[in-house]
Parts: sequence; C-alpha cells; structure tokens
Amino acid sequence: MNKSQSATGQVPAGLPATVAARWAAAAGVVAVAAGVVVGELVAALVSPALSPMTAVGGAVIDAVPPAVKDWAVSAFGTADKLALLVGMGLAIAALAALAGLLEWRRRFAGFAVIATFGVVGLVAVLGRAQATGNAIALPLLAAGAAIVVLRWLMSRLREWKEAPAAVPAAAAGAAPPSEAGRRRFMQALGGGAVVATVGGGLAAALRGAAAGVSEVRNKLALPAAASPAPPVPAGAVLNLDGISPLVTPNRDFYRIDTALTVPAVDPDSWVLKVTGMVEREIELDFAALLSKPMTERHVTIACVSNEVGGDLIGNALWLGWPVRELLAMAGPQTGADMVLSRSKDGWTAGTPLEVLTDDRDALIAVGMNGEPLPLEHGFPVRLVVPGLYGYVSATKWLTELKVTRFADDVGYWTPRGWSERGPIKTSSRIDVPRSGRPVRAGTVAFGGVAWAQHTGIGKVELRVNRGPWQRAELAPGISRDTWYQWQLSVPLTPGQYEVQVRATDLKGAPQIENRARVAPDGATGFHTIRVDVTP
Ligand SMILES: Nc1nc2c(c(=O)[nH]1)N[C@H]1C(S)=C(S)[C@@H](COP(=O)(O)O)O[C@H]1N2
Ligand SMILES: [Mo]
Repeated sequence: MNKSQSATGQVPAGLPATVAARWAAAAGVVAVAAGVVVGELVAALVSPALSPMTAVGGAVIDAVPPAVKDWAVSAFGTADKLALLVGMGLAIAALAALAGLLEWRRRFAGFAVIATFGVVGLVAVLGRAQATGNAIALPLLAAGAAIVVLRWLMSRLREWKEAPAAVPAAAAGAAPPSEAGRRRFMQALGGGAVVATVGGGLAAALRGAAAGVSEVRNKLALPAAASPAPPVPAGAVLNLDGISPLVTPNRDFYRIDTALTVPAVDPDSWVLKVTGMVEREIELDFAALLSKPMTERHVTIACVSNEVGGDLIGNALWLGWPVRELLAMAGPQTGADMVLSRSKDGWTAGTPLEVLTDDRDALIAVGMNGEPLPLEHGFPVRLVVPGLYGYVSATKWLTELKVTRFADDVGYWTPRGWSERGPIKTSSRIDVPRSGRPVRAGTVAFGGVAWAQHTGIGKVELRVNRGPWQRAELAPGISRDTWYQWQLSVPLTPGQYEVQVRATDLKGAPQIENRARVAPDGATGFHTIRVDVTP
C-alpha cells in the first residue's frame, strides 16, 4: 500500500513538480528536434538549397561582426562551420527546453516560443540570395511539426501527472495508474527521439551526398566555347519595370521533374552511353565530353504543363556539345526515328531523331548561364533541345541515348496521357501590369514576352476589351530559339478593362486563340488580364 496516501483518503498525484518540469523541458527538446528534422528532411529530398538550418546558419555568419568571425576561424580553423552548427544546435536545444517548460506552466507559451523559431527561420530564408518560393514553406512546416509533437507530449505528461499514484484498495497488487502514465509518456518521448534521430541521420546522409557533388561542381571549370553565343542584339532588353528578364537567372529558373531527391551524380563516375540502332555503340566520360568543341547558345525551354500566362518557362545560356555530332559518330541505322534519352533516376524522354540531327543546336549541355548546371537542373549533364517541350527532350542527369523507333519505345510521360511528340506552341504573356493590380489612369505601359522556338516571333499585338488589335513594339530576339520582349503603351481612362495579347510567328502563323488545357500537348489561348485603372 502506498505510504503517501493522505488522511483524507485522496490519492496524491504521482509526479512531483520538479520532476514534471524536467520532463517538460525534455519534451520541448524532442519536439523541436522533430520539427527541425522535418524541415531538413523535406529540404534534403526536394532541394538542398531549401534547408532552413543552412539559411539560419548563413544569416548568423552574415550577422556576426568580423572580429567574432576572425576569432571563430582562428579558434576552430576549418571546423568553423561545424562549430557554428554545434553552437546553433546547443542554442536551439536550450530554447527548446525553455519552450517545453513554458508550455508546461502555461498553455501556448511554449508554442509561442516555437512559432518565434519559425519566424526567425522564415526571416533567414527570405534573406538568402537563392531563396525561392518553396523555401518559405519549410520553416513554417518545421515549426508546425514541432508544435504538434509538443502538444502530444504535453498531453501524455499531463495524463501521467493526473494519474493517481496509488491503486484503490480493491485492486491491491496491480501497478498504480501513475506508473502506467509514466510508461506511456516515456514511450512517446523515446519514440519521438528515435524518429527524430533516424530522420536526422537520413537528412544528413542525403545532404552529404549532395554536398559532396556540390563541392565538385563548385571547383569545376568549364571550357570556353569553340562556337560562342551570338551577341545579344542591341535593344533586345526593354527598359520596363516588372518585365521578365531576357535571360532568366539560375535561381529563378523554373524546375520540373519527377525526382523526389535531386540525383547526386559525381562527374568522375559519369558516363553517357549511346546504344540501340547504331553502327557503333559509344561510351563517353565527362573528361572526354569537356574536351569536345563546345557550343554556347541562348535557348528558351518550356514545360508542357505551362498554363497560358504561366511561369514554367525560362531562357538561359547553355553550353554543350551538339547532340548531332555524337549521333554522327555513332551512326544511326536506317529505320530509326527516335532517341530515347534516359536519366540517372530512370526517367526517359522520346525525341524525334531528325530534331537531334538537323542543324539546330540541340546540346548535350554542361553549362547554364556561365556556370556548371545547378544540381536541380541536371548536373553534370542534360539535354537542351530548341523547339520541344521539356518532357520530350530536356532530360536532366543524362546517362543514355538509345537510338530507336517511336513504334518500339515510349518516353516517361507518353503512356501517362501526354502526346508522343511535343513541339512548343507559339505563345505570349503579359508580365506588366500584373493581373488585378490597379494602375493609374493615363498612359499605361504593357509589356511581356513572346516565344515561337525555332521559328521566331514576327509580331505581337494587344487588344483592349476585344477592340482592334494594336501592334506592340517587338524587341529583337537573341535568336529564333529564345523568347522576345515586347511592350506597348495604351492611354486608358479610369475603369475596368480586359487586355489580351497574341503573337504571330515569323512564318506568319498566328498563336491559337481557342483555349486548350495543358494535356496532352500544351495549352493554347490568349493570355488575358483584368486591369483596374484608377483616377
Ligand atoms: N531526369 C529528368 N529530366 C527531366 C524531367 C524529369 O522529370 N526527370 N522533367 C522534364 C520536364 S517535364 C521539363 S519541363 C524540364 C524542366 O527542366 P528544368 O527543371 O531545368 O527547368 O526537364 C525535363 N527533364
Ligand atoms: Mo515539363
């Protein structure tokens, strides 16, 4: 019988306040660890550049005075980054313990501390140069996960505290309920700690592989182009606030792929195989590829899933070796009409053989805007084919070119409801003013981009409230394979307007007016925006 049973016959709680506080602090640490791991694991899976911890660490490095930085480097040497991470870990653990304690004393007090963590992470992420829209979600996701875990642990701890320490006389001999409560709390805490540790290990392993390849990439020097890109013609860049930059910076370049983790491909072990219906099979390693005479070209690539007015399109300066030269070495056999390109992760695209052997600059690309390909965009080697949607041409993390026939092979997306062939459809987009953003009455500047890859844009027109089409100023394109900027100033009095754009290619074929969905072979229709003109 429990000695502490009181004279009133009431059963005292089985958990002294100081012990409870200690376990509340432990619960805070486990909950925050779980949140951090959720954020890091998602970042490791989606894109290493999204890591909230890296962003916070970067912000700390940016914020500390130079003297402290010098001291850290002299004290820790090349382990200064590790020291920073350990320091961050200890600081976060201390605050997490505090969050647990506070939450135990007062509901939501600890959640507020965790929410503050989330905001700090968010500010750090927003301050990063490579921040993308997706990066914003991760600190919030991490904080949300930490709060959910802490709530759960707190309710277990409360059950333990409220469970009587003694069994009623009738059930003498059984374990007291507080013992069961203790066990349940410990299981939850231990389970949370184990899951966080395993997840953290996994995130670290994934990051490690990507970090190793990143390091190789950072040290890589690309050869100069034997055939440099034609210069950007004067006047190709219009001076209009808010218009898409003529060349899309790598960090803003849209990313589409089926890869859950960005494949970490070491260039040293990379080989490209040319197989199938060829006279000679070929194996090319990275050094051999870099020794070929390189071509550099601006090419605008687009996703078939780009909606009318959408942003799954970008223009970059690509450096690579023309695919036609490699195919000429291999010697395609008669009857072949398709090249099935395969990625490290098994993804495939089926490209018409003729498009890869004609005089267009379809490239086995290694460089993007003057740098090695970013990991997300196919490092070390990808295909870039002017005129075709990415799903039938732009294989990232390229490993094989199989010369074959459309009758015998299919690319990844074809059996999934997308057409076998995917030429890019002529289209145009209004970038300014933003749809729904009010503008001042007077002369209203409109502007945007238009593309008809491998044919080129002939003209761009705008119409207001379905009135007559007005011809816009069309800037010279860099080439037929890139998008063009356009602009037009229209006098508008206060009111609401519908404004549409249409492009016509250099052969005189107009953009298709009928609206079509993105599947199976690309959206059509005029980009239409609503403009509120205020007095
Ligand atoms: N390995 C691989 N390559 C791929 C894809 C993919 O899922 N896996 N998606 C393709 C699609 S649909 C497009 S639109 C382009 C996008 O290239 P980007 O992410 O560099 O913009 O990559 C193509 N290459
Ligand atoms: Mo795509």
